[in-house]
Amino acid sequence: MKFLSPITRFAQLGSFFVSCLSVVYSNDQPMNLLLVTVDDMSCDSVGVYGAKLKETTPVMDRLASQSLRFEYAHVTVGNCNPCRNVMFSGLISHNNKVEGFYKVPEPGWPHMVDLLKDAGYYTGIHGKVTHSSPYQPYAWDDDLTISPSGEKAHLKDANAYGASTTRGIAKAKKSGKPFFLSINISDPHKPFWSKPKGGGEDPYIPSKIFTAEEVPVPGFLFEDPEVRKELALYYSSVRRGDDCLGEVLSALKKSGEWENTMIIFLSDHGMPLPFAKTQLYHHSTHTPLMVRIPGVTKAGKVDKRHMVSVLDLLPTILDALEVKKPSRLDGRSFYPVLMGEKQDGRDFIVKEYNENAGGSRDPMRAIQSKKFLYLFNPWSNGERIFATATNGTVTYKRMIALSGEDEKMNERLELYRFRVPQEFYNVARDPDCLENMLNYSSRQKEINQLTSSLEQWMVRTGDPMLECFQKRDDPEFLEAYVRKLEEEADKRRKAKSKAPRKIGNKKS
Ligand SMILES: [Ca+2]
Repeated sequence: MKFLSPITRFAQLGSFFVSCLSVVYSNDQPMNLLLVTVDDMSCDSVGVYGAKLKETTPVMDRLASQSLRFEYAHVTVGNCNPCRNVMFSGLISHNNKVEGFYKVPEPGWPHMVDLLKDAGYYTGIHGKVTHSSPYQPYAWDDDLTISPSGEKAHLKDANAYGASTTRGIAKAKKSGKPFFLSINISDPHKPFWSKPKGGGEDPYIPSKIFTAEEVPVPGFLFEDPEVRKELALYYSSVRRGDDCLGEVLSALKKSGEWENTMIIFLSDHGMPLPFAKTQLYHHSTHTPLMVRIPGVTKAGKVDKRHMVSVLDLLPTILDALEVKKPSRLDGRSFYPVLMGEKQDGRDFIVKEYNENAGGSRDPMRAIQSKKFLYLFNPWSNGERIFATATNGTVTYKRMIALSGEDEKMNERLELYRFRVPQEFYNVARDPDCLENMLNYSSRQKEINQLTSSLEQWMVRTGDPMLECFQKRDDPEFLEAYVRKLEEEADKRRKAKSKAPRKIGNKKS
């Protein structure tokens, strides 16, 4: 800690007494917002969320002890660009129109950046710049990924995240504004630790490296030496992401704004391995959500009552910062929960997937309660192969290599590629979603409850897939519907490939 002169100490004590006297924790200054995401990290990779491997996330664990964290928080979609647009719009994908990895020049909704800039905030972003808005360039005050000398920060450099946080806060202070910083840590997104793009040594060394022998194998994957090696790189990358978060939080503390800043931390979806990323399974969308608002949230509290989703973040943030909410929102503020109140109607969350980074259209809808998960996959016709972001992984290649001799592996591979039109899992007992109970007579009541809630949601949000869902027992109707969507996606893909390539347009 820096030595403080007697005058500085006196000034600090003075401001301490002022803050004690005023009811508002922030000397009536507007509160800052620090929104930090990690990329492609499963919830159960985090220590406090039950990671089976020790010391994956010391910084996240410490932040959890200072925050309120949600046990039942989900994102609505298992890939990056759509997920981040849900987060910044408070609208589900079919309403914010960013259903895939393409630009929407006139989205028709205010972005968190617009709303907070109007309320007088400075807005800066580090990482995921192109994925965090419907079109580019978006009107962030600064892309902090680029240093004042014009150099682009390396995605895996923890120090760069701290430096841009410091710079963003300083810029806001200089302009006399509160700040909204969106800091998007790249890890554990691929390339994993030790496999840098272009080859060679990886100079960005995690503070702890895990071995293939010690890592846990998720229940939706399988025991194999090559899979273990890939998982060791994933978990080491989780730790490097944790190091990055450490630098961000340390920069916030050093700035003196710790007690006047709302911190939100989450992952944009699950790990970049088969059955997690690009899917709507439990581990695809379950996210570690931590919120710290000085004077509001109780440190170390764990909310196990309410189900919340990334859709709810925008209205919650606006309530916390006392900024007027837009009239059209699909999400609902959980600010009362942060203040310690109970909220009704938080028994399930809805998920929606449409398209991958390559423009392949495989629409899905899902609804999940604390206990059950129902999935609707109208693209699944027994022939069409699901296009995911995880086909390039070692784990997927091992699935193919082993499937020839291993009947069980072959079944998993078939499911991964072709799926089935509907699935139903008891996620409380089977979070890895291994036993599809759709046809179990003992489960029809729960299936009917969830499908009925999903249908009501689709009606309420104007989901164009409503009729398709209502006719889910008519394969011909589903196939005609999906073909029409594929044709539209093809047109978009062709138009995109003709457009001049922009630097920095990366995939999920
Ligand atoms: Ca991602």
